[in-house]
Amino acid sequence: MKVQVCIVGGGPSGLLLSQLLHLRGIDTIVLEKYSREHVLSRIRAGVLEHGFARLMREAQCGERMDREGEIHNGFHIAHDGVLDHVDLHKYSGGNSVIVYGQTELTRDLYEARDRLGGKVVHNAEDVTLHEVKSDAPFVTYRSGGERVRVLCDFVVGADGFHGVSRQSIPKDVLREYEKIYPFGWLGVLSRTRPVSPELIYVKHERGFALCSMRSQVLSRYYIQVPLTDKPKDWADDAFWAELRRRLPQEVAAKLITGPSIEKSIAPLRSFVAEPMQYGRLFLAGDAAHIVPPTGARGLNSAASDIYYLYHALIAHYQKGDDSGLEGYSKKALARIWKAQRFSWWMTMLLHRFPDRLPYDDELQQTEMNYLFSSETALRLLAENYVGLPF
Ligand code: FAS
Ligand code: PHB
Repeated sequence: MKVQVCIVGGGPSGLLLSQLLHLRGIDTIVLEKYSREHVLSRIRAGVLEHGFARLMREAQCGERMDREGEIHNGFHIAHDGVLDHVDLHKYSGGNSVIVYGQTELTRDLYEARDRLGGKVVHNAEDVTLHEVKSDAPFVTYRSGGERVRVLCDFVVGADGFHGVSRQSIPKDVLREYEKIYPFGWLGVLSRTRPVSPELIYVKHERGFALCSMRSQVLSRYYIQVPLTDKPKDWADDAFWAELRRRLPQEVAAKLITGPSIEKSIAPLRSFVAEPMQYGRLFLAGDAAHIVPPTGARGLNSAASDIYYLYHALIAHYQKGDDSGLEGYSKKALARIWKAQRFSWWMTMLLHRFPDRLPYDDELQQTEMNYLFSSETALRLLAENYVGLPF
């Protein structure tokens, strides 16, 4: 089999790029390790930058997002018993975010690929990249016991943090930067009315919490827990009681609880792999970078990778111009590191670090007081949260 672009990974990054390229006449295949049901069973991101939303519309996948997603013009930060509002619309110069779950977004992308007859292979086992430094790379995989070879012009590694693509770059070429945070997020999904129409981020002496949602009948809540905790350690009642302890009283009084329909713990890490390209292999999304979810930059960081790769591949095929491909890693990393900075800043601002010093507590309190005493600080927060330009 021969395609122009072979994409490893059928998550949002791989699917969005495949859809965008297909609409511009560029032939792709997506190789996904798991079944579609398995991919769609994962509960992940909830907030989309306006740039990501624009790309979804350009990919002809934005209709349900625009119909069912919620425009949010702000969020709250609860700290020291008060609830302060961050007016994103005012401080970002009129921008906002869309609250729309990654699960539904990925479903929309799969359905769009089906409508266009896009090639998406599920349960692709033992995907292996070959000759990525040559002009004729190829990818092999096993499906139903048969070994398949995909000849291609380019390989895009959109296979997430645990994928094979990053591993295909030689260790003496790859530089990896990592920061592991000493806690995780215990997340619960419940068919309950959200406690607030906007998100509430909580800084509390017992630990961070977040009140989010997927719709007006589906709530998503998180609490900071030690890395040693397991979901089974947290019965629903214990979770709700701990969440209540961390919320301001007027919010806790309105909390509607219910059975968890999903409960998981995500460890928090920051990670960047450089360069994001090697020969004719290009990394995108979690395959190249990870952020703690505090700043809702995870899925949104993938958006600019996809945007840059999409335009670079069009320029290659339609104008014979390779400047976008040659400059991809440098351009993508410039925006990635800004997302890393913002995610680190939000994480440092809102979490309770087990090894903190009294000095750290004072600094954290000062950062919070400065944020809500300075329109400049609020503008800095807002422009990053709604999404920096591509
Ligand atoms: P993904 O990991 O989503 O997709 C990669 C795909 O490649 C997967 O489907 C995988 O099965 C496949 N794959 C892996 N290895 C392969 C192989 N060898 N061959 C073929 N396919 C292979 N972001 C936020 O903004 N907010 C959040 O609250 C949030 N919560 C998260 C919770 C968890 C537990 C995790 C892991 C991430 C979370 N994220 C969050 C970040 C997340 O949303 C990612 O940024 C987003 O999934 C990135 O999408 P992709 O780059 O497509 O990677
Ligand atoms: C979510 O709804 O899952 C969510 C929202 C905002 C974040 C992280 C997660 O910063």
